[in-house]
Amino acid sequence: MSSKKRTTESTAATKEDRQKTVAYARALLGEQKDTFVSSTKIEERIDEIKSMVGEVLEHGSAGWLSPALAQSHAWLVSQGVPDDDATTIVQRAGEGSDVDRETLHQRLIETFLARLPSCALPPRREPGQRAVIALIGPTGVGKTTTIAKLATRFRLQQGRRVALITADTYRIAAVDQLQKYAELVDASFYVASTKQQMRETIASINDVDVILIDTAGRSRTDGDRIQETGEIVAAAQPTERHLVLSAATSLTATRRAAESFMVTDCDRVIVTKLDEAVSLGEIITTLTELQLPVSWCTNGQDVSANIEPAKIERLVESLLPVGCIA
Ligand SMILES: Nc1nc2c(ncn2[C@@H]2O[C@H](COP(=O)(O)OP(=O)(O)OP(=O)(O)O)[C@@H](O)[C@H]2O)c(=O)[nH]1
Ligand SMILES: [Mg+2]
Repeated sequence: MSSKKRTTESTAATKEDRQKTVAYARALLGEQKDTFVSSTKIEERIDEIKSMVGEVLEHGSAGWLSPALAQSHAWLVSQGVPDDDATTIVQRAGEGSDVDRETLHQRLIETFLARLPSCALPPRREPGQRAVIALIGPTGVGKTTTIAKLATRFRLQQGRRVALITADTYRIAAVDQLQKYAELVDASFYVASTKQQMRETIASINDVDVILIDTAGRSRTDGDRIQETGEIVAAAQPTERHLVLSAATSLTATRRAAESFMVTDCDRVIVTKLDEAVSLGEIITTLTELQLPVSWCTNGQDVSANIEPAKIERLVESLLPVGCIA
């Protein structure tokens, strides 16, 4: 429960409580014959206590932490980690006897790592097996750019045979954009915007190692279209379904997107736009809540670079740079 809510509730309960408390105090004091305390005095004391309790509650859930833990808590909150999560994490990291700041820093990293999901390994080259990789997610998070980056990596850097399929016929120029890129990296290119077309297209593709499927961005509030996208992707029987989330989006928006897109049965997450993220606490919180393996991270617009297999340790180390609680 947030401190704000607790404070509001305590204020709301006061009137009735005040009457009960005065009556109770009177009953008690009535037994001590030579003590006189007016109801005004009792009310004044109640007001004092109320204001003291209010101050403690307003100070937040970290008010009672030791200085080093309180500083860690303040750092995490400044980086976008929700107050309650930050409290749980610093408490866990600070368990036991007093620890020096270096040890506390290391323990904070370990606590984050223990809460986060693992990384998903990139698809291996298996003779006779092809990877079918679909990217799904909200609008503008970088799906098409990431498809281009993956195509570059698999085709130009690793020499694998690649096919691109786009299911996005909604956005003007989306098809053109990807087709041109497919030509550039010498990958075959297909359009499939219905379940039937997707089934036929997949069945018609031979002799490739990797098929990359781009989908239309969907608003998290458009449940029907998200469902439709999920069905088109399912028709391809993908070996990997990646939910694409931007690290530059607010926690509320990514949380809601993650919730809405769960109907598409995504089994891993790609984090984009790390270069644009003001802080990493929000995306790390979303990844912790989602508990899906993280596959790739992107950090720029350059399609010939700016992508790498996810490294959770690196995300956590960026959240907690050396000296952040010194
Ligand atoms: N800074 C930065 N920009 C990126 C990154 N990835 C993609 N972008 C940019 O984000 C914008 C949107 O990228 P798209 O790939 O078109 O996004 P999308 O998810 O396919 O968008 P829709 O298909 O409209 O849903 C473009 O300007 C990209 O250059 C990244 O890692 N970092
Ligand atoms: Mg796109």
